[in-house]
Amino acid sequence: MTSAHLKTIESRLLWLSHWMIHHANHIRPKADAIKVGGHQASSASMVSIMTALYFSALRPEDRVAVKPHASPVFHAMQYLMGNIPREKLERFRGFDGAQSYPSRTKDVDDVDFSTGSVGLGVAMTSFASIVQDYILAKSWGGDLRPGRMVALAGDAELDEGNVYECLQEGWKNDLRNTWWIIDYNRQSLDGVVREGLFQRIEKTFDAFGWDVVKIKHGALQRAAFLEPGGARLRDWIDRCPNSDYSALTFMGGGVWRSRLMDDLGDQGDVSALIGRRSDAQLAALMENLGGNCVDTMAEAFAAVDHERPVCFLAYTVKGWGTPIAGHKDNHGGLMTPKQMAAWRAHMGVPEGMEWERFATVGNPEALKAFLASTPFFAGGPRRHEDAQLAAPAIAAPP
Ligand SMILES: Cc1ncc(C[n+]2csc(CCOP(=O)(O)OP(=O)(O)O)c2C)c(N)n1
Ligand SMILES: [Mg+2]
Repeated sequence: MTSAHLKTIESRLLWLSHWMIHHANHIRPKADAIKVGGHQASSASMVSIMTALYFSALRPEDRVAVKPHASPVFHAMQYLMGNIPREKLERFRGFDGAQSYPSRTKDVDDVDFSTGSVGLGVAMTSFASIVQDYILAKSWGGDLRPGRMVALAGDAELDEGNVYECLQEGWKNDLRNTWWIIDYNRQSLDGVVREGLFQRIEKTFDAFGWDVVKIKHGALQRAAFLEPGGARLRDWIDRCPNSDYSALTFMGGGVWRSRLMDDLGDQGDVSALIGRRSDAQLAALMENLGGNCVDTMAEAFAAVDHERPVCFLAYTVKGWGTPIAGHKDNHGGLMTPKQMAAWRAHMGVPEGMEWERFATVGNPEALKAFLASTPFFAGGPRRHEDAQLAAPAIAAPP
């Protein structure tokens, strides 16, 4: 049952995050023709990871730095939970609206770390964990329940130098209770991540005492690999260059079929494996990387039973589940109004119901009960507050 709820939440967050950006750019009246912006493809890439993390793994004492460009997913999630009013989302990226990047000071929906400058949120989690250990070591810190400090990071965030400084600092201070979850879509702002780079990055994590958990294939793919001919499909996927995988994803099921048949067609098991699937099923299979499979992500999180720092390398598709999946210019690219209209129909959202939190949900009461029971949200806002100290007025200079 949890698995079905996670799929429903994932679909709601995908829709609401994309609608929020679309509304800001194409529907909200504006004074000029300047694009408002927002990152649909970066959000789609992260949506399954965030669904599994928040709704199956996190506890209230955990703290999360969200990849800046996944801010719409974060706000969509808080909206689904009833923690931010619709007006804030209608003003996304505008005055007094939900912020472009999660902000502790300007957002109202329980942001843990402000992010925006890529790499900074990532590093902050490890320093926060070290500070937490300092507090725990103090006589006055004993009743603190230690939380995990979690970074949801883009793969290109690992280009930032401060990430490597803090890996060293963490090693010096016996870093623990820290998770970095890398959204490994192999696309950056304007290019494809260089082949082979991550084998080196894995070694770097290993050298500093981190566990690396690679999550490459989703449940659909793993099931297909068990069919006759499946081992050859797996081998093909594992060898496919990053740029080809993105381009084929963008082109869709028909093009996947001709390329796979060209490379693997054997008039035997592999051809039959491919032939059993419609174009749409084939595309869904090829896009079912581990980081876009909520069940696979939930299992990966649940399997960690220790405090050592963990780097999850979750393979994803940038723009997953949308018409701009894998497109080489999808970083700042937006779905056009025409694409959005077709995608709305595909997602089953009735016209006029775009902001409805529970639109498309078969059994809203069951979902609401599940949301209300989610440990991370169950106790309300998790931020520590304290009274402000009164400060004496400073005398005006003579
Ligand atoms: C310090 C800093 N350098 C550069 C940028 C510009 N920038 C914005 S997003 C981005 C990379 C995006 O790629 P990735 O982290 O892989 O995220 P994705 O959108 O693929 O999920 C860069 C370099 C920035 N925001 N901050
Ligand atoms: Mg990326």
